[in-house]
Amino acid sequence: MTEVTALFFEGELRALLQPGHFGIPLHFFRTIDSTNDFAKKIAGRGGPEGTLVVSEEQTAGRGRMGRSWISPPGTGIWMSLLLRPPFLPSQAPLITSLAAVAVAGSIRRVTGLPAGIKWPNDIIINDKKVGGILIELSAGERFVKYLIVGIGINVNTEDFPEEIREHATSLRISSGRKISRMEILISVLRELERLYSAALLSFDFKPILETYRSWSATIGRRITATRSGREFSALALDITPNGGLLIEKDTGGIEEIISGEVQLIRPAESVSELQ
Ligand code: BT5
Repeated sequence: MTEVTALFFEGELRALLQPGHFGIPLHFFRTIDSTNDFAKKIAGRGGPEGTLVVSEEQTAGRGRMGRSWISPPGTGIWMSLLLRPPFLPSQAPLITSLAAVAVAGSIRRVTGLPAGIKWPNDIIINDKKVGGILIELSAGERFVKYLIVGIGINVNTEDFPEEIREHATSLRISSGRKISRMEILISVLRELERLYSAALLSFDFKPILETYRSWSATIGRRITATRSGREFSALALDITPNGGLLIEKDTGGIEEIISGEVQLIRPAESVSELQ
């Protein structure tokens, strides 16, 4: 095993966490199917807000819409945080925006890399995916019962499987040096707590959305998206107060996309570079 695959030291992580703050209780695994699945079980048994699940490896890491998330041991951060916000289910996308700002901000601060956010949940560096966010929620009659914030970040990955090689990167590949997973993990956790507490206190997500906008890799870009099985192209205009994406369709009309996915159309310069 090379230095870059040195495993997390559970004791070191525990020593950095403080009672009364996000990260306690901590459930730490060498290997697990999915940290989000485990966090859901804990939530269903009444686990408290701030409960953190971290695993060195996931054997069935999940992305959105049934996709998988590649989570080998020793190189990345695979974590899930349990929250119980006093939200309507329709407000949950704001937590995706909050988590994206916490992750992109931590990468920027710790590594100096220009991490951007591809709406809604991708953390990217130079158009390659370095991290992803998977929010899952359980709702009662009106309000959210719990919400699981799943975060995956490729930190010291040196190579990726064929199927994602072209579109994925790690902090190590992008910076050319080894990055401390612990430093990124602790920063993400503290940023999540700081942003969440401030937003709930004032019930104001405007400052988070302002930062999200300034790091957005989607606004101002031409995109394609699919609705009712039909693909269309558009210009991405802005992030809405709900965390949605405001677009202007090529066929005319301004619309908000609340959830889903868009593809960025490469800028003309890079297309001609490829020719
Ligand atoms: C995401 O989904 O980006 C959300 C990923 C969330 C992962 C975390 S890890 C801890 C927690 N526990 C879990 O089980 N999950 C969460 P989505 O937007 O659907 O993107 C998935 C797509 O990203 C896949 O279809 C691949 O194309 C690509 N992909 C898979 N693994 C990747 C990786 N390690 N790095 C970059 N891209 C990857």
